[in-house]
Amino acid sequence: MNTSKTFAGIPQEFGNLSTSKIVVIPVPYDGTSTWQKGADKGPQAFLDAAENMELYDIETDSEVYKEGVYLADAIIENSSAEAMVDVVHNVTKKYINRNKFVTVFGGEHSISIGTIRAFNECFNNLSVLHIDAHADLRKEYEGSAYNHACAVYEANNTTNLLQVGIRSMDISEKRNMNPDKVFFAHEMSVNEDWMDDVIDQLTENVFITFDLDALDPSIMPSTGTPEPGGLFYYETLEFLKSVFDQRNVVGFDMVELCPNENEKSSDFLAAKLFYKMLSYKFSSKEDTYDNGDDNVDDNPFNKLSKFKNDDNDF
Ligand SMILES: [Mn+2]
Repeated sequence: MNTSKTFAGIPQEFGNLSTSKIVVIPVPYDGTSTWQKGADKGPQAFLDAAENMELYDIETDSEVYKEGVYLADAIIENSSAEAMVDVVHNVTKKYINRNKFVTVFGGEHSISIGTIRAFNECFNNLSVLHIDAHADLRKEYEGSAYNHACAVYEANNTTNLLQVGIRSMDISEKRNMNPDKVFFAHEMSVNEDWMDDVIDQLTENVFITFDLDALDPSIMPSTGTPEPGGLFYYETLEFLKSVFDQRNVVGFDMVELCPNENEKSSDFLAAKLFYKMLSYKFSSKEDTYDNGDDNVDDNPFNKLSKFKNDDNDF
């Protein structure tokens, strides 16, 4: 968040905006969480943990930071949830329009209203892959449509929304929910084909919004509302790898890390998972990337963006 710092302590030559293919935007916002406060501390805990990661990924045999990772200034607007969402929307869109692979780290889940809005404006036929313990489909909550409990209400109406890992919701959310596109945790536990069943329903362009409380509290206790019966690490990685392999993931956000001084493994898990997603995105596709020129895009995985011409495509 300090601009003199780089993401994960990478050398400055890999942290410049002009040559970076990846942008990380921290959004330390926690205005509406209902139970445990602290998601505003999430980005700093995530960044601190990231500085202690080893940057070679064994599985993909890659060092994704060499694609360039620009750590943007944190978005600190907190006069209202709506104002925060506006800034997140505008800043996210600004970096998408510079052909960056844009990622956002929250903060509570209401930030995703802004990120999803930006991606949906920039990419055709967007699917939103919502990985979460909670349905987050309320039209409004406690008087606001910008509450964390409303995180994907708009996406449900404007994108192809797939919900995975859900195990807590209000009965009123049922009427907003598309039962064919919701994968409840109790059903996933007895359906060995759930990963393929989800991916089959995703369109080519996919934005992932990852609420860390989707993970089982035994591996991710540091979140605002830990719900039993969540995803474990290797099944999560297997699923994400399949999504990145089979679809054009155009960006992602990760939310709801609520750090605890005495429990650092959650912070580290978030950092590793985040880095793993970048590794999946960029591994095995490196030959198709240019040398980082902002204005040239020969990445076939972004060719469906509304803002790109087909001129220099193959
Ligand atoms: Mn949640």
